[in-house]
Amino acid sequence: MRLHSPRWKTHKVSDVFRLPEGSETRLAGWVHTVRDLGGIVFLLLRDSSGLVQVVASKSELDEELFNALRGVKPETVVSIGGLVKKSPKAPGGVEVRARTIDILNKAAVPPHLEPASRSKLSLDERLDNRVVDLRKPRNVAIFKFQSVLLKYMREYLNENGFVEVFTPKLIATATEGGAALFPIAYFDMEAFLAQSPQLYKEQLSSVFERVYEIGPLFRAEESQTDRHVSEYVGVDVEVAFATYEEVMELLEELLIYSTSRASQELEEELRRAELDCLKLEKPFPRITYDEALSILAEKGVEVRWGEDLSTEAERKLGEAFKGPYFITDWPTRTKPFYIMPKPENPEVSFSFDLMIGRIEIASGGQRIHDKDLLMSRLKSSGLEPESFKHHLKCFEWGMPPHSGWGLGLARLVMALLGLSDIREAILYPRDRWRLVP
Ligand code: AMO
Repeated sequence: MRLHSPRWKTHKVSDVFRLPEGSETRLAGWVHTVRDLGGIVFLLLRDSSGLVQVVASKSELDEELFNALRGVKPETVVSIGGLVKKSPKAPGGVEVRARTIDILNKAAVPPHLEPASRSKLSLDERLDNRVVDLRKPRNVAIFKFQSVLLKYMREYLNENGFVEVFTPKLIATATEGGAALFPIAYFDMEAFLAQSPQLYKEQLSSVFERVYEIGPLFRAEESQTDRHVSEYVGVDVEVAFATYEEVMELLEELLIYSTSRASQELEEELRRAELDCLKLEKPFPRITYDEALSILAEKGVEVRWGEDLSTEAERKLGEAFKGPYFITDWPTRTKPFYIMPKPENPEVSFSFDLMIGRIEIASGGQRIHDKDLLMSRLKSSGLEPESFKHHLKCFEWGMPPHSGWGLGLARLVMALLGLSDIREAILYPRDRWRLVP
């Protein structure tokens, strides 16, 4: 079976710039812009690899075809056969002289929504018309970056002895405490969409020792911010016999490896889209929660010990640290029940958040592996041990000490590329007010 029809498409647009002058090619894609100069029509043809100028001349084409082409609307799907020609005036120094043109599907996109349009649209307007918005070269570059970044994350984890797992997204109990769950209709039982693979990845650390999961997670976030959505892709890791320092180091290594490889691979594409990937260097600074509070106090932001950091506090810290940094050793009461309190001072826990500037990218820590301690933390967090009975059982059956973290992929891409809203890093975002398209 052929994967590419030789009739519609023999090359990607980006290949054309490497073909020898005079080569025959057949390209297929979308009409980005049309310029009709009477005897000659200039098209910018776009496919997912880029843009190229196509020149159609009345003298070289069948008249009917030429006339059809003159009236063609942007986003029309076409297949164009022609010859590659050097042309210093064309973008990229190359153009295709059209010999044959097939119109594969007509389009009627409102002019202000065309990917080539310079109209300033609000984010909502863009998201309401997401498929044409996504065709803008900048957006193509954002999502290619996300895909390539994930490829290198997987590669790093696979080569470091991790097993990729898939845990249920239909669950019976909360994992991160009671809030922020979506209840769903599940026959006659109570069920929710998973907000984290937390309990399963912990259990699986007692089977495979090193596991990771990349998959969708659901949070019923009431508040509308530039970094919260109701559905996001999480990258979750759990490692048996590891301390929280070891999984912080793993996170640091993984991010340096995957971002440097991805930005290398997509260097040209990112440059063309005017996107810059933040360069990450080892070591990421590590400050404790207490140190963060002192820095904030100097900046006039008071945080009472034991409270989470407000948006304002995160913004102020982000001014002090431009790149990634860890905040470690959080008060136990700010963290979920499964996080291990320090034996010498149980008010403080073996925990961390990874920040990039003002944005929290990941959080994790060492977990409790002792059943009695876990029970007591469940109760003091106001949770019902009975609803965790299947999980608690595992702690009688040989649970190793273990640590891990969970990372939000869209937040990572947002922070690395300096996007102004998490929704820009999600194909079809879901939030408090958006369930379509
Ligand atoms: P936490 O709840 O901090 O930890 O989530 C981990 C990471 O997920 C991302 N994230 C979100 N991204 C977009 N929209 C949201 N509403 C949203 N909520 C969270 C953030 C965050 O840092 N089980 C623990 C992780 C662990 O300890 O292994 C957990 O879920 O980037």
